[in-house]
Amino acid sequence: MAKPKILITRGWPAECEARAARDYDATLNADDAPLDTDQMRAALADYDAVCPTVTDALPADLFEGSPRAWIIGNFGVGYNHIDVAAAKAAGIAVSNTPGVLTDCTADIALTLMLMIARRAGEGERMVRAGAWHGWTPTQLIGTKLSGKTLGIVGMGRIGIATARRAQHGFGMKVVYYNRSEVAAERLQGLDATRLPSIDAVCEAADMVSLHLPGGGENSGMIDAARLDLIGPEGFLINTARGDVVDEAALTAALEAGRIRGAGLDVFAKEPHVPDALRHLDNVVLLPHLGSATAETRAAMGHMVLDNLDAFFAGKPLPNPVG
Ligand code: 8YV
Repeated sequence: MAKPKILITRGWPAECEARAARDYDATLNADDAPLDTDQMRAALADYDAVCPTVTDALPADLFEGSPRAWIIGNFGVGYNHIDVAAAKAAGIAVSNTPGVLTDCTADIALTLMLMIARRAGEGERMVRAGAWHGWTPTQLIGTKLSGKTLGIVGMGRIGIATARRAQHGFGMKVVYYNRSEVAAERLQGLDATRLPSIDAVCEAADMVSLHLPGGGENSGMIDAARLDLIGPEGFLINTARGDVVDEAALTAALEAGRIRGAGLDVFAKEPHVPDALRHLDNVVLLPHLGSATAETRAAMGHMVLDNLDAFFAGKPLPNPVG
């Protein structure tokens, strides 16, 4: 039987590309560029499986007209770039890569928390610019994480891992909002208080960290009013999806000092980062590094292929979406 024909849309870790090339009739995207809508439409028509990343949009209309694809193996846990309902309606399965990127994404949340609270980005820019003229008692004075309150919005795997790091490593108090109750065993060893609303978390926390999917009703969830609840002593951290925050409202709040600072790994229209944000000192900006370690990216690639292997062997998907 011919091997299934699969498309991997971006460059993957070498060991995962080698596995794909061994087990499938695999096309690897040699120029590592995002696919545009026409290319993605053609891919769905030409391949048995397509393995996209966050840079490849798959809106509903791409699934019209009985495409050839059987499965979309998303390289990533977040899948708001895929219209999963439309894929399912077209009979196409979707999988993702949960769990393997939890630690690394939580690490980046902590990186941003430390960098913004301790003004590390400003300090680094100062040294690189040759503008550091020696230690002074009042230079780049930040604030401690220890003893402060971290507010998690979205207490899933990554939210919990972030809370653990903050509490066990830095002695932070933890409050959180999650739509549904979080099973007690998942919170074992963590002293965390569930608050009744996102507003309550924004009000109670010194540092609010977002860990929920983008798109749908979460889009624009952190708006001007919630930023005002975080307040002039508070910080916002986003390692989830850029659209969860109203970027214009955030920029205005940072400019006016209505919140103290922000640490962002994700943006509404990546790779575009608004000029106004780039020129502010009270924000740390990272280029979507959440899962960017060799170990995690390899684990993600293998997980995509595990799902494809199961699908083409007629077995249930280990990580189905929708
Ligand atoms: C990935 C992410 O690198 O998995 C996710 O949802 O946000 C990132 O860590 C990216 O999505 C790859 O597609």
